[in-house]
This record gives sequence, structure tokens and C-alpha cells, in this order.
Amino acid sequence: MNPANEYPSADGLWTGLRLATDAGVEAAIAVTDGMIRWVGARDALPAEFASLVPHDGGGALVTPGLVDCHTHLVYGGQRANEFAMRLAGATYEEVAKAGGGIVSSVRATREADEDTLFAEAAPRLAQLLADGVCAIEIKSGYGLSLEHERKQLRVARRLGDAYGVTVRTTFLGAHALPPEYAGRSGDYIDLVCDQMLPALAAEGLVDAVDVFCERIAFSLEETEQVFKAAKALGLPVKLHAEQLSDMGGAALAARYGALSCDHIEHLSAEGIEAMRQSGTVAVLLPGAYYTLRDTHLPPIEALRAAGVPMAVSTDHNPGTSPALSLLLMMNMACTLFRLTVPEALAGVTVHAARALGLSSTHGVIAEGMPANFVLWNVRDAAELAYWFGQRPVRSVVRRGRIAVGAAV
Ligand code: DI6
Ligand code: FE
Repeated sequence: MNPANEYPSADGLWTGLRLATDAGVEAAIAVTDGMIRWVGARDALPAEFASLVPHDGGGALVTPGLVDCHTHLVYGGQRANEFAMRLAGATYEEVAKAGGGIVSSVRATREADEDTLFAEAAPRLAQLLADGVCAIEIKSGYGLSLEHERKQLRVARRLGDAYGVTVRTTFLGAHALPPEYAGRSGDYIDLVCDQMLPALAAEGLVDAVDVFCERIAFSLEETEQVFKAAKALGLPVKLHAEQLSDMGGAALAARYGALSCDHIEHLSAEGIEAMRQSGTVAVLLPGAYYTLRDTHLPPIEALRAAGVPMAVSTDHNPGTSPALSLLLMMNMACTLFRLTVPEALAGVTVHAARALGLSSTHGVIAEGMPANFVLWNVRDAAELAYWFGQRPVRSVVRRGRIAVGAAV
């Protein structure tokens, strides 16, 4: 299956557009060889682009292609049973301690072969893409052995090829302690650092390295050991930091120049200052906050005051965020976290791209960048966050191809 082969070229002159930043003026975008050659007010279009094949945007609002910068999209099975347990009163930590949680997805992922994992993840990816996603991060972390982590990362790469979407793979071998290492956390981290990560990096399967730094996962010292191994291989790091408690993970990650710190409900003032200094993106994950019925808000006002860029992502995973709509996450980021609409839009575009090290190719509509943009059937950019359960996509141009919507 390779749907990307079917997408028509987006080369040509796109007119009848309104930019979210300047919606009162008709805008145009010139695309050749899949690249944006020019963007601006239609009236100012250079003559050299006037004869390109026309694409009529019909007055649509246009935004950069969305970027989902934190997902655990590839896994076996699902965990609706835990949803029921939580409804009956169990907490996430209690579910994990009862043998559920991440480890139950590890069992199902290990049992599934590569084709099965691909077939299960593909419709989930298709849902996200239908919302205008043009780049996505996919983490490993449900294999927890070289063989099974490799399987997940290979599926992530295959999904990118099949759907013509930019996929950044993140190695999250330090997600949970596999059952066969019970009581031997140090030995497992040695395996992650000395064998799994170097082997998978050598196979070109790792774009970044992540750790779940938490009471129910790995300590600060273990996190630093993984970061050192990543740095030795020249790989950028990111961190699941301060989700359930303040472990000091964000400050550590910032010392290693992390691309992002994610979750951060319990982020301290020191953590914010360290992230500000290192230019680390704060990735907000309202789907997990909502699912876990968390009440401890991330320190949005302090992040805003410090000028730390805030991204918004689905955190799609079978346990704490079975979310398949980045637009819904924009809504939740506004409603639950009190982001403004422009902040939420920047959170799923320019800042999300930065959280993946993709600032030169994604997150903005600019000359010289690959054509990744979305046409929306809305009057006002606020509608992208206002509706929920609505998908006002008119067309998605992804990697220079019209991936969603009729050719116009
Ligand atoms: N934080 C999360 O949100 C996911 N992993 C993590 O470290 C949850 C993963 C799961 O419950 O399966
Ligand atoms: Fe996560």
C-alpha cells in the first residue's frame, strides 16, 4: 500500500487564499518542483509566476502544514480495559502497578510482526493526516528490546514512505522497565546505552532520543546516562519531564541542549529558566492531562512570561492519550490550558517543527521551503480551535503534493 503515489503535484500558482496572519488581503503561493518559490499578497505577485498552472483556493484560510511533535503511534493492541479501570477509580500509577500500563502494550507489541504493526498504525496515521498534519514524530518504547524496538522504528519509517509524510523517529528505549529486567534497572539502562541505541542509530532508525523520567519509570541519573550515550552518537535529546512529579528532569535536559521537554505539568521555576536559556521547546500535551483527569496545570503563564516556545501535540498513545486529532488538541490547549488561539496555532506549527529540529523545512509558509500547507474552510483562524469534532480541511499540500482534497 502506498497512497503517496496517487497524490497529484501541487506545482502551480495557488490563489484565492487568506493568510491567518493577514486575512484581509488575498494571498498567493507559487510552487514549483514541490518547493515554495514565493508567498505574499496576490497584488504583488512577480510576473514570472503569473503563468503557472492555477489552483483556486476559493477564499480558504491557509496555514502552514500542522506538525504533531510527540506521538507513540506504533504499538500492538489497545487498552480500553484500563480506561474502564480508571473509570472505576484506579489511578494511572495504580494501573501500572497492577501489570497494566505501558508494559501491557509491550506484550502486545512484541507479539505483533512488522506488517501487523504497520496495518494497525496506518489508519491512525491517516486520521491525523486528515487534520492537516504534514510532519509527525513517532517514538519507539513499546518494544524494550533491540529486536522489538527496531520493529517499531522500521514501521515508523515505512509509514512515512507510504503516506509521503515527514516522520521523525525518536528512540524511547527508556520508556519502562521490561519485565525480564525487574529489579535490574541499571542493567537495562546499560543495555539501552551500550547496545540498543548504537545499533539502531547505525541502522539510521533514530532521529532523536527520549526518556521517561518519572517515579514509575527512570531516575534522573539513569536519564543522564541515556543522554550521554545519545550525545556520544551526535543525536539530539528530548524528555518526558515532570508529568506526575517534579524530578528536575527539565533542567537536566536543558543542560544537554534538549529539543523539547514534554508534559511538564510539574515544571519548576528553575526548569523554566533552564529551558529558556537553552532554547528548549515546552511541549504541552492536553490529551494526556484530560485523560488522566489531571488537575495540576502546566505553568503556562510563567512559560509565556519567560518566552519559552510552547508546542501542542497529541501524545497519541494507547494508555493516556488515545487522541487522533491535532485540532482537538488545539481546542483543549485553549480550553484547559488557556492558550490563546495564535499560541495554539503556533504550537502545532512553528514551535512543533522546532521541537523536532525541523525548523528549516516545516512550520511556516516561506520561500525556499518544501510546500507543506493547509487550506481550511473557515472564515476565522479561531475556528481551528473553536470547533471540536469538526474537520474543516479543504486541501492539504504535503511535500509538494495535494495529499487531501480534490485537485483544484
Ligand atoms: N508518557 C506518556 O504520556 C506515555 N508515555 C509516557 O512516558 C504513556 C504511555 C502509555 O501509557 O502507554
Ligand atoms: Fe508521551
